[in-house]
Amino acid sequence: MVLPPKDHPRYKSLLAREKLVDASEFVAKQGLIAHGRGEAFDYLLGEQTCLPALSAIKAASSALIEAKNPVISVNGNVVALAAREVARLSEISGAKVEVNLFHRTPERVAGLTKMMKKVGIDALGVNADDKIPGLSSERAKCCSDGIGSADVVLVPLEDGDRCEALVKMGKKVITIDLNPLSRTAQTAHITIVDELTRCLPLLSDFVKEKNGLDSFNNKQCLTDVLNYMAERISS
Ligand code: PTJ
Repeated sequence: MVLPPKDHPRYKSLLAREKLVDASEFVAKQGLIAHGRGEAFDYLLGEQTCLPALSAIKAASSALIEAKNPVISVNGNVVALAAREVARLSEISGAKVEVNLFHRTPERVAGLTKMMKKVGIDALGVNADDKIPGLSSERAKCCSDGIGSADVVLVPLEDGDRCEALVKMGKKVITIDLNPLSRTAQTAHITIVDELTRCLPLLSDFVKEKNGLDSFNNKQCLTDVLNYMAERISS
C-alpha cells in the first residue's frame, strides 16, 4: 500500500482509498462507486460525527448489549476499510462476524474471511447453509448459526433489499450508511449516518462502557441528520 503523507489535509480520505485499492482483489468494483457516494455525503456532514449520529450509535450500543445472538455482517468494503474496528467490536460485544456479499463469489468470500482471520476473527460465511427469504440476489445466502439465527444484525454499507428482508424476518437491524436518504437508511431500525471507520470505535467504546440509549426514533433521527446537512449547506 502506498501510504499518503501524514500531513496531507486529506490524509484520512486518501488512506481509505488506498485501503480499498490495496484489497481490490476482494472488493467489488461496484464498491468503489459506493465509496465515492459515501465520500460525497460525508462532505455534507463536515466529515465529523454529528449529534443525531451519536444518538444512533448509543441506540445501537443498547441493542448490541441486549442482544442474545448478535451478528456483524461484513462485505468487501467493510473488511477492506475496517477489519480491525470490526474485530474490536466483535470482541467487546460478543457478536459473531459473517461475510455476506452482494457480488458473491467463492474466491471473494474466502479472501475476505482470510483478511478477518488476520485480525483474529473466525468469520462465518464460507459454508452458507441458510437463505434469507424473499431475496433473489446472492445476498440471500447466509449461515444458520450466523445471520440465520441472529436476533440483532449490524449491516454496514448495506443494500436496501436485504435490509428490508432482514426486518421482515423479525430481526433488529442496525445499519451504518452515510446516505440518510437510502432505502437501507429508511428501512433499518437504527441508522447510524456516519463514516464507518469513524463510528465503529465509538460504538465499541459505548458497548464497553455499557453506555446506551433505549428510547430512539429512527425517522426523527434521519430528519435531524437531514436538517443538520441542510443547515451546513445554507450557512
Ligand atoms: O462486497 P459486496 O459484493 O457485498 O458489495 C458491497 C457494495 C458496497 C458494492 C454493495 O453493498 C452496494 O452496492 O451498496 P450500496 O447500495 O451502494 O450502498 C452502500 C451505501 O454505503 C451507500 O449509501 C453509501 O453512501 C454508503 N457508504 C459508502 N462508503 C461508506 C458508506 N457509509 C459509511 N461509511 C463509508 N465508508
